[in-house]
Amino acid sequence: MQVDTFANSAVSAIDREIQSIVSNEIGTSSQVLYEIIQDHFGWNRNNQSNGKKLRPLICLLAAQSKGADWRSALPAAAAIEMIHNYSLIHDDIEDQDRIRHNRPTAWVRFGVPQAINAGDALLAAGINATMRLGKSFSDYQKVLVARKITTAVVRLTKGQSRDLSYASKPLISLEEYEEMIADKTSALIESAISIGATLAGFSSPEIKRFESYGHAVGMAFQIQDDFLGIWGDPGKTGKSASNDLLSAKKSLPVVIGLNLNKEFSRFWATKSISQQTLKEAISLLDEDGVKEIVNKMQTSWWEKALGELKSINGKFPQVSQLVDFVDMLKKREN
Ligand code: GRG
Repeated sequence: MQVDTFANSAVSAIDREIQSIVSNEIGTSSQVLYEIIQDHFGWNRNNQSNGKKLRPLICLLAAQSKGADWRSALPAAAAIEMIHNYSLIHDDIEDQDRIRHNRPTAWVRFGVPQAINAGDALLAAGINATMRLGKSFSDYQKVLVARKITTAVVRLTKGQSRDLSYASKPLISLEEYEEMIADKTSALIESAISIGATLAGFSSPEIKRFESYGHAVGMAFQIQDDFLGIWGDPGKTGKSASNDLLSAKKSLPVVIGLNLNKEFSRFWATKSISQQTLKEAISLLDEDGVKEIVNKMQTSWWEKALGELKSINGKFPQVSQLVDFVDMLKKREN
């Protein structure tokens, strides 16, 4: 099956699984809590632009790559997507982002306390969902899945904490940036594929390969996200235009621009970025060649991801869907 055909049918199955978990664990009856979660996922808007589901898809692709039916791994995939959305709701509060998926964020619509609480509910319900894995998996496997998720959550909070602390540092190195995104973004993607590969019954060395693939995909994905945060089309990203620059975030283009110590860094040191100065800031990044450097870094992580699969791909042909998945991700505009 083509990876996009697979993705189309898996995405609606993931949505249905999350809805079932939420109604079982949290309930649907006229509660503000349910309303926030429903609104965040877009269930009350025909699931319109409610997220790409990269993490659960990568989990399911790994889970089926030795021939098993991907549907048996759905509770784990749904749990991962719930945790991801928990982090998005909290991230929007911490960054004071007002728009996601072309809609007002949860805290804007329902207030900060209710949004924090809704995120917390998704975390706990997500962990509980791992116990919905069927009889074909042992209790040990279920606990292992839950453990992989909670370990990723700890790494996410470490990455986020670093990211927040970078805001007050005048300069950070490329290494510091990469250490931060390894936790903030790669950790959950790594755990998603590790869980899929574990449920599929791969050996430990094979699972390590999948994890390295997940790590590299996560790195490329965050770099691409930082690229889109400045040069992306807001109509496609569903976020405000150049939000990262306006909030003076140390996203990768800024980190590179500052380290090159050319026009952009002089601008950053002397002027603040506002709607009026935004165009000038972006053209200075362009003049300094930052766009090309970001693209090169992204390409090298995508290549690394594909390299990790080579040895497994020969033995298990279905793994090639993870190769196609990279091709799909590379082209994303949102
Ligand atoms: C609450 C788990 C938890 C941690 C708290 C807030 C936080 C610490 C961490 C933030 C982690 C975060 C939001 C990282 C950004 C990763 C990223 C690229 C998000 C966007 O992912 P997409 O594009 O989102 O896959 P969609 O909307 O498609 O689902």
